[in-house]
Amino acid sequence: MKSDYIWINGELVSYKDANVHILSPTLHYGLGVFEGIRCYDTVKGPAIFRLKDHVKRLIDSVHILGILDFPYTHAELCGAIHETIRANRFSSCYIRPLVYMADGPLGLNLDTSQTAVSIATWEWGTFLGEEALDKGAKAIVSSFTRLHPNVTMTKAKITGNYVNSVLAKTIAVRSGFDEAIMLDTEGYVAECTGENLFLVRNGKIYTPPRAAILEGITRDSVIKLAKDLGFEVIEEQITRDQLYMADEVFVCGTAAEVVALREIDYRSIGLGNMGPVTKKLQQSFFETAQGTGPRSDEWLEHVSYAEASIGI
Ligand code: PPE
Repeated sequence: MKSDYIWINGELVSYKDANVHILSPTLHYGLGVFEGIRCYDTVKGPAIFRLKDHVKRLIDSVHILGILDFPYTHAELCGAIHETIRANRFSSCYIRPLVYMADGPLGLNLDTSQTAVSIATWEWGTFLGEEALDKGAKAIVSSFTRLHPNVTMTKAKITGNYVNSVLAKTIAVRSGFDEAIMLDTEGYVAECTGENLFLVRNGKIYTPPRAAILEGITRDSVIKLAKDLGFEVIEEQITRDQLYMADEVFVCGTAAEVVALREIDYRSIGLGNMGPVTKKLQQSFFETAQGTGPRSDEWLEHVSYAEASIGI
């Protein structure tokens, strides 16, 4: 997770100086919001995938959490992300903007804390492993329920929301699985701990509706790419037995990209490997992200190194 510089409140500071105070309310109460974005090494140099959409979601998260004094505009944040990648000279990386409370006083009121922003970047390879990307991953349906929108809000990437994900993921990994599938409060399939979920049955693609899940940007990309390829995509409630019956199940997210689930709850899915529809969508996703797909120009924003010598 190392890099030379991390951007904090308008300044690039060295990795070792990018610290927060022990009394930061974010540390105590999970009061923060974040994004996860990827920069890909494309045929035309480094390019950020759907940057504007990710920054828009970050600002939406700030708004949903209810932070009133957020000091940055969409354009400033996009510029800061470019600046951070350039400073670190990465050709591909994961980007983690975080809005946090720098200073106390401690107390359960957002309005008493001061909002700060950091942007870290690091080289992050395949999230669920090379083998999972190629052959599929093993998942289990979690005994933890996905957060209800009236408990905390699932549309925002609130740092504290991730305790729910960590509880589910840790038990899954300790039990020998790669990922946990989370059901919503009504018992329908919601999403995984850090990915959205799709299934394929009789050539049609299904995914849970948006009400209880994070509106993933990869999810949206996959839906658009699937429609471009002529597939019908249906958003409807899914039960766990529909997962078991599916021809294919796959998950997607910025960190995970597009990964098949070859086994769920000890039941093999389809033929127990990555199915043909998932393979097509994974290929189409990587072509787009790497600059050779029909939507590459629409979704990639190139990082120009020409300006790097000015600032640093
Ligand atoms: N659901 C959840 C709960 C989630 O955290 C993510 C992203 C998604 C769906 C997919 O959203 P998108 O990235 O916009 O397609 N999870 C981020 C954090 C992963 C982590 O372990 O940290 C990510 O993939 O960056």
